[in-house]
Amino acid sequence: MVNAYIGLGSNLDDPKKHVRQALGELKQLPRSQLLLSSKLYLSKPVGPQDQDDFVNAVAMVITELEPLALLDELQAIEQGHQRIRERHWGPRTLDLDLLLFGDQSINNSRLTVPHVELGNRDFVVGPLFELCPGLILPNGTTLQELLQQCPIDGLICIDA
Ligand code: A4P
Ligand code: MG
Repeated sequence: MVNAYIGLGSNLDDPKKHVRQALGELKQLPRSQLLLSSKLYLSKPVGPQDQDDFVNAVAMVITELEPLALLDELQAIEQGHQRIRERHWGPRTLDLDLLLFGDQSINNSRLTVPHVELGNRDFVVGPLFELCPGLILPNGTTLQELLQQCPIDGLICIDA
């Protein structure tokens, strides 16, 4: 069993609804168990600015799935939310990113883990810190260090 962290994001068509529903769907992942989920956060869009703010959260599952099998499951959930890929970093009903997969570093054509932007995004580092403040990344960086370096730009917890 491996601990995997998943980032959830939405900024279209009732984003809170998509994120909450996706958290429910993560409970149904095969050969996995959803152990923790963060509160919901409102965040400024990273990338194109002509789009609405995002609702973000992070979940932690333990899983027997291989990383690419887990990615397949996450992409199937995205498809169930009528996710349309129009623009890179553009608006979406649901985005599920595999942030961390145990202490593994993965680099192949479909998957880069840890997620390349993890340390630059307050909407990832903030909820991750809520779930697991003592987390250490595969390269030895602590989450505490990432939090200190990450620019926080108007992140608001919306379901305290
Ligand atoms: N892929 C590679 N590594 C991963 C990974 N660790 N997790 C590949 C998930 N997918 C990964 O993703 C494109 C391809 O990345 C996938 O087919 C997969 O094989 P995508 O979701 O289709 O495209 P995308 O999301 O537009 O691109 P990308 O680079 O994944 O963007 P991000 O990093 O997901 O960023 N601002 C706020 N405030 N909140 C957000 O949640 N999200 C984004 C999207 C931009 N701005 C945001 C937010
Ligand atoms: Mg993505």
